[in-house]
Amino acid sequence: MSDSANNALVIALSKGRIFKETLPLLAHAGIEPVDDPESSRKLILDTNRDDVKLLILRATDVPTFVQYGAADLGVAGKDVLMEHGGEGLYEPVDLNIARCRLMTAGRVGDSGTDGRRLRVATKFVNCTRRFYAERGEQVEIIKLYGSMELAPLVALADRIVDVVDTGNTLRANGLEPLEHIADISSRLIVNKAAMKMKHARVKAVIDDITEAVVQGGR
Ligand code: PRT
Ligand code: MG
Repeated sequence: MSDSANNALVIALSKGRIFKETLPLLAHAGIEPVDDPESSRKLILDTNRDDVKLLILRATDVPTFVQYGAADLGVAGKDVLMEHGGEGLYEPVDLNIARCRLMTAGRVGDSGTDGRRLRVATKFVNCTRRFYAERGEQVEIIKLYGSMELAPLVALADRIVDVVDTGNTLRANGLEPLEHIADISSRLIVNKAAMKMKHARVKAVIDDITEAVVQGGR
């Protein structure tokens, strides 16, 4: 993309919780967006620094843009990174934000399937396949793009795999968390080529953000 070719430093973020929680970390690195992505329709945000741009993407697209070098850096949930596979990326900093757990869940009191293959609805198809394969369980996976909680209620699936924070969404839909798959937080990710080609600036951002995370954690 042209900004990257023009030698700006391009950072990919998603709207919502990741953007909000990343802002103070970027501020610590001297980077402040000029527009608010919640009110602006721009997908490329200018910052106080001429040489730094922010891309506003769907959360699941952030690793892809960074993998192909359309963005130099990005912030993505570990759930999204596990699903993507991490090809072409470094993952130098655990930002400790947007924390949650990747879990299986099912209807409260549901006692299983009587030997029939478990049907699992999820947007995390790769994580789900890996989780059940490691347990030696054959399952049928149904790919969904959202509202996973609905699937067990209408007998589309026996289980879902989704990220859970408070568990309120599960409870409100008569579901309960079952198995814990992974603890999730957001990570700073870096394009492998950018780490070499733009080393000084990328390293400076990594160092400043690491310092902000350490200070925030104290
Ligand atoms: O919303 P969109 O479809 O665009 O994409 P997204 O849901 O992937 O993005 P976003 O911004 O909602 O989430 C970005 C990242 O935040 C995820 O990839 C996770 O790493 C992280 N995160 C942290 C969460 C949650 N907490 C979370 N609670 N992502 C989603 N949720 C969902 C949860 O699945 C449930 O439906 O929020 C709902 C409320 O959760 P409870 O358990 O508190 O009720
Ligand atoms: Mg969401």
